[in-house]
Formats: sequence, structure tokens, C-alpha cells
Amino acid sequence: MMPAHWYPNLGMPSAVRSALVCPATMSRAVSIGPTQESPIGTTLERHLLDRQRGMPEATGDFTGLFQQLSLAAKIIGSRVSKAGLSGILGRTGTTNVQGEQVQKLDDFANSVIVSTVEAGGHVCVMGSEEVEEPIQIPLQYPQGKYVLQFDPLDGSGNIDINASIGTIFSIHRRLTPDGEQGTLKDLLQPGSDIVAAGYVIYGSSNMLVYSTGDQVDGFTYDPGVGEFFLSHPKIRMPQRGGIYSINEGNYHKWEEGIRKWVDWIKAPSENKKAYSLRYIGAMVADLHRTLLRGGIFVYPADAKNKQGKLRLLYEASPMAFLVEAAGGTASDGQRRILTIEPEELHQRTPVFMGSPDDVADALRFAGS
Ligand code: AFP
Repeated sequence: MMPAHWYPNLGMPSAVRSALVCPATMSRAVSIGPTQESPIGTTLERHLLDRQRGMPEATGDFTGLFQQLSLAAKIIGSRVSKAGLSGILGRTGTTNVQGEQVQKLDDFANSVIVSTVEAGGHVCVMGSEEVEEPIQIPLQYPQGKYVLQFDPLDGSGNIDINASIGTIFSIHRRLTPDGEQGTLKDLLQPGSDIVAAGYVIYGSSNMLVYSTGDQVDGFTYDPGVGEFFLSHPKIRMPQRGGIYSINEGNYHKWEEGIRKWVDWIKAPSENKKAYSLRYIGAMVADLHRTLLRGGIFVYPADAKNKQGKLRLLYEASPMAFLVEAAGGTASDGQRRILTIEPEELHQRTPVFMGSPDDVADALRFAGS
């Protein structure tokens, strides 16, 4: 049961309510920043509308797109929570006990996002980690001003073991002329031009976390009410944490600098305690913990994945946008991830993300 204070107007004394209120900020001209205070318990929809009201030139397109994404998150979350029951586990091409074709959960999540968003008129083209080519908006629908990229179900290796997985998304403005179908050009934009990014984590509870660049807010889903409620306003990442997150099974494939860094971070010394290792194998879950608790998440290049493993457009850029908005650092080892100009849809990149001091330490070793 969710604590009563999540619901702003349900019997909570006004003194308590105002103590929970978070002040507003608006630091980037492009962001859709709030002009009002957002009390704990605000629904995602109200939060978006409050922000929209603070932007007289806003048309409601952004809020409309987000409402569709939130609906997609609810549908995917509902199916994920029933995965073990509904016989949906398994690979595409297999049949369930009713003899029906089983749709792989990541294919399902992909179709839900595409079908929820395409008819809305807010987007002109989409890019998905699951789909090789740009996803065009059929001509019977309006071609919107935004561009949506997403990884429908990140960490899909975790589905069959009931561990956390997630959806990652980012939104850009279109570059091609209004009214036409969007193209690859609209999708190949750097993270620095992201208008908003976020993720949904399907875990012990489901959460939607998003940012328009000025702050990062987290909303927890109440399945009884069917709404995401503001639960983690203005997430800030600590300057330094105590956890490192990396697939250490790749130790012998790494370059020497990464090996030395891992040897150093887990060894206690006069100046520091040994860091703890946590790695679930789903970037969303590992970075969600890193956002809230601090520390570092790393997926470096290695002998097998010479360009790194994670996808720039569907994983690294959106997460880098959130990490930076929460006060953290996101690098590919040499430059800010947000400054990388993508050349291909499914381009990969090494990733060093987290608390600024922890990333600085790792980069010192990686460059050695
Ligand atoms: P899947 O979605 O194919 O499971 O990949 C997940 C992922 O892209 C990212 O979420 C993880 O951080 C990373 O791969 C895990 O990779 P390793 O299994 O090589 O550690």
C-alpha cells in the first residue's frame, strides 16, 4: 500500500504538504521547465501539464507524446508482470500451451510503443533498437514535429529470471521540413540536442524517470490507481559513491587501463574503502541504482566489442542525458557521450557513467 502522503489532497495536513513541496527551476531555454511547485503525489500527467502551462508557446504536442509513452509503459509493465503466467516467455516462433504463437516480450514491447505513438500525430519518425531501419509514420497519420528513439525492452536477458528490465527513450525535434515523413537524418542527432529522455524500470515496483535537461524526476506506478505518481523529485547523483558496476567476467578482454582501474577500485587503501560490485546486466537497472545511490557504471570497449557493446542512440545517449541532468558525468572514455555525432542508427559506444569523481578516477586509469 502506498503511503498516504503520495496523494496530495487526500487528508494530508497542509503543513506536511508544503514541507514536501519541491521548488521550481528552469535552466535551459529549450527545456519545458516547471514554473510551479510539484508536490509529492503529483501524477505524471499533472506534472506535464504544470510544465506545459509554464511555456506559453507550448502546443501540447510534447505532453501528448508523453501521455502516449506513459500508456505504452503501463501496457508493457502489465504484460511484464504477467510474463510467467501468460506463457509469454520464450522465443518468437514457439507456441504456448494454447497452441498460439508466442510473441517475444521485446517484440511485444516494440509493437506497443509503435502502435501507441504512430497515430498520435506528435512524431514524424521513430528508431528502435529492435528494428534495423527507421520506422516511418504511415501517411494516413499526421507527421509530427518530434522524433522518438527507444529500446523497447532493455536487459531482455533478465526476462526469464524475473529480474529488472526497462524501456529507454529519447525525444528530439525533427530536422526535416514539417508535414513530411521523417528520415534517417532526423534520427542521427547527437544527445546534446535531446529535448527529453527517460526510462521505465519494471522491477519490484515500476517507475518512470524522465528529464527535459534541467532536472530529473521519478514517478512510481500505483497499479491500483493506474497512474504514475511523483515519488522522486529532482534526483541528484552524489559526487562520489561506493559501488562500481561492470561485467567483470570480461576482465581478460579489457585493455590494461580498465583492468588496473578495477583492481584499484575494489582494493581498500588508506584513502578509500573498497567499492562494492553490483551488476544485474540491464543498463536501466544498473543506472537506476547509480542515479539514486551514486557510483559508476562502465561498459568499456573490449577484445570482442571493439566499439563497446551499448547502442549510442537507444541506450547511451538517453542515459547520458539523464545522468548529466542529475549532476553526473557520462563519457565514452574520451569525450562527453552527448557530443558524439551519430553516423549509423545502431552505432555502439563505450560507456563510463556516474558520480563525477568516480568517472574521473576511471577515466584516469582508462587513459593510462
Ligand atoms: P539485452 O537487452 O540484449 O539483454 O542487453 C542488455 C544490454 O544492452 C544492457 O542493458 C546491459 O548493460 C548489457 O547489455 C549487458 O551486457 P553483458 O551481458 O555483456 O554484460
